Amino acid sequence: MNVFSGVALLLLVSSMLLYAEGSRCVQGFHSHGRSCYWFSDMTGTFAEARSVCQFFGARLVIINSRTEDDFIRGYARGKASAYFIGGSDLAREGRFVWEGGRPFAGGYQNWGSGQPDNYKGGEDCLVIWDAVGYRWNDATCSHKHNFICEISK
Ligand SMILES: [Ca+2]
Ligand SMILES: [Ca+2]
Repeated sequence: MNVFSGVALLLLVSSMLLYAEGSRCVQGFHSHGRSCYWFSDMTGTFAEARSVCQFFGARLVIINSRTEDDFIRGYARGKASAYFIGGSDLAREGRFVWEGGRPFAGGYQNWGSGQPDNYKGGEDCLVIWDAVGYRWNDATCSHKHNFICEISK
């Protein structure tokens, strides 16, 4: 993280202190349904992304529905090529769970064509990816990507 990212972080944290109850989101966050979303302009590993979201009192986004997914993809399109979201199969290969542990199985899913492929045996962290229309792809956790934080209103 360079000094400009650091300053941006400080400004964001300052604005978090001005967070108002109700439907509005703090500056830089985008409102949809009952959540506010921050699409990072910085990149980090999955672990770094998770830490930054937690620092804001948020978490990496969990996508529960088609409407939420459409909102996320609509906003991301044309911006960064990939964003980490809050899913992984780090605990057990091939068993994807959301942050907090809820399994994908039985819930809303929107994998990109051919995904997840655990490419070269080393892809455990979820991104939305422009190459598959910002649908879901398992990616390498240690690579740096933009990311999306979600906080409940
Ligand atoms: Ca995997
Ligand atoms: Ca993949």
